[in-house]
Amino acid sequence: MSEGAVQEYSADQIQVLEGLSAVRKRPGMYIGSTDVGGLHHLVWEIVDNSIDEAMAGYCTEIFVVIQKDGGLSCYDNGRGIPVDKHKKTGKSALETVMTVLHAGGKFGDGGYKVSGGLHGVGVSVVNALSEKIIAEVYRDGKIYLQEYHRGDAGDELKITGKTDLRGTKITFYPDEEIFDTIEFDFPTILNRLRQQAYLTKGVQISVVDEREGGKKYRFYFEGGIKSYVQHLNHNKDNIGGIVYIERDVDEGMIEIALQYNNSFQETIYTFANNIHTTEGGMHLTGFKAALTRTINAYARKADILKEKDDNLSAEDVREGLTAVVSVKLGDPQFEGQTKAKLGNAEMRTAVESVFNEAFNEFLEENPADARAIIGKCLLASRARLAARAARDTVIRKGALEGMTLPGKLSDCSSKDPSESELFIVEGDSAGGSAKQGRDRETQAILPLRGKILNVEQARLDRILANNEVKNLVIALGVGIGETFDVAKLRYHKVVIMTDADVDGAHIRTLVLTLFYRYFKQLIEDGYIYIAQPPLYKLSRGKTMRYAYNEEEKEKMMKELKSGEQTIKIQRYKGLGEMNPDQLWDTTMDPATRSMLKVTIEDAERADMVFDTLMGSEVMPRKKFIQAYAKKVQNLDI
Ligand code: 0RA
Repeated sequence: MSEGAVQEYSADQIQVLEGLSAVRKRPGMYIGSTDVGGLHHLVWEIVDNSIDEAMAGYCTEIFVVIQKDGGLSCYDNGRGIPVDKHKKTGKSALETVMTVLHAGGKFGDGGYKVSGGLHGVGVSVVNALSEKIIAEVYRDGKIYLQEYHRGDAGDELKITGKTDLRGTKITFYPDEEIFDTIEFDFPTILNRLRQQAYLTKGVQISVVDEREGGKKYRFYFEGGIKSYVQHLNHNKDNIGGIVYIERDVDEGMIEIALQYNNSFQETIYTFANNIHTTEGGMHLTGFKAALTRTINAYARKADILKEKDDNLSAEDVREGLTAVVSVKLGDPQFEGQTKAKLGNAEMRTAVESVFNEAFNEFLEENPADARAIIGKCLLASRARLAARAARDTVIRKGALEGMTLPGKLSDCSSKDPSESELFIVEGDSAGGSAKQGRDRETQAILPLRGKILNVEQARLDRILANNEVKNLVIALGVGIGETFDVAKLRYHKVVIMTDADVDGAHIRTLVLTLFYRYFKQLIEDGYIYIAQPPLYKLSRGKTMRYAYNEEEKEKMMKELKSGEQTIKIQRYKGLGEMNPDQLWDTTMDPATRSMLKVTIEDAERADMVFDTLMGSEVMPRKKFIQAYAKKVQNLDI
């Protein structure tokens, strides 16, 4: 077989023969960006190739090592990339895929595929953007090795020894000349590998971080995405068992797992050929349509929905739903802004009919689960009506008063959102300092009294009945729920400014939860910030300095030390202890302040943290707080 696969490719099948220098000139075109996201694209590219080998049924183990020397290696026990010489180019297949742009993906059916869908820019792109790559192939008892530098092959392919192993090991060193940072992020990599392990049933993925004293994780999920749903729901109060469906169809393969829980959140992850389709697409559309149809049909048949009752809406049947939909197909079409939306229309009908039939069967066979699920949907339906009424009142009130902004808001005079900032400040006294210290032209202040409502456990109607939240929503201007419109945001910087103590951290978490649950897009679009007030004021005579953390304080102490004069240290317990000028100088002045931008690196991870901290289950929360007591203060989501 090793011969066959290679002989099938001919020069005309390599459609684009641009040099790899094009990749180095415009890396963004190939990997999106040269920031930390782009850096990790290289990792996905390499790992995806091994996953492909596993999906094809040839590999059972993948081993990723983040090395101390700045490299990252990925070994798989698959067939090994072919090393035999190609007649026309005189190069080995290995060297061809490593050094020729697009060589990987462009070999037809059953041919030489070394790329996985969306990220499948080809391993040659990784080569172009790496200072060095070492490719090792273990085949036929021999170890083959070749090194490459910034896209070029160094020496010939060599045989360096004997081995009992089989497979491929790629070690790459990202190029400092290209990337803003070449430091791999362990949690990011871990999360992605875990996800891939769920999606590729039966493959074992290990990862070691040698920089962290060899921290090691191993993922192996016999249950595939069924285990994934179990993981996503593990802190939740679940309703019924996990529904699991796996079907081969003409179009490819369909795998669906789902389970309801008592929360109000909807969590649906969709994948096509193991690529997370964050924008959804045809498989998602088919799934949603079948879900609504099947539940309504069953509820009517079982006489839970009476003749006079309206159908349950699409939103009602998704409240508290956790689902993973994974499809595999021959020729996936990725569309949308980030090429993360599945466009194959045949997958809509396929998923719809498969899920329709299988889910109905589940409901018929598990009447107790069916009743519990439909009960939950009915509750959602009633709550939605109540919430709509409550929201209408809020909005009508605002509208009647001419969109009156809350009395507690000290607005800025500018009406241009792009230059306007809203400071959400803890407590009235700090609010007073901020109000006096601010730049009135562009900075608005909204003090929040006490603890705002814990939004995780409340419904939209109750949330909107809370005055503090209502004020914030009206001040933001974006509406909430179905009426949310990011274009109406009144401030392009929304800054959470709380005390540097435990209460402050708690309030910050509550505000972040509110944003995460109801204004996620504001986080995604980069509008939410966290102010960084100083922890200490150090003064010696007339000299005064501010320290923002312990390290800085120690450093400044040393710098300020002199014979006679003593250094006075004031630890700020709250923002209220600073006078308006100090607050401006240290925390609010755009020219000198530093702020943290809140990002959602990974919505799933954030969801877990919020859930653990805020959800109704007491035990996991206790455990989490005990385990992370120190970290919680600097919670960054
Ligand atoms: C196509 C054909 C063959 C091997 C591979 C792809 C392959 C590629 C990668 C990339 C990372 N790990 C990999 N493992 C295998 C060889 C077909 C044969 O010799 O039978």
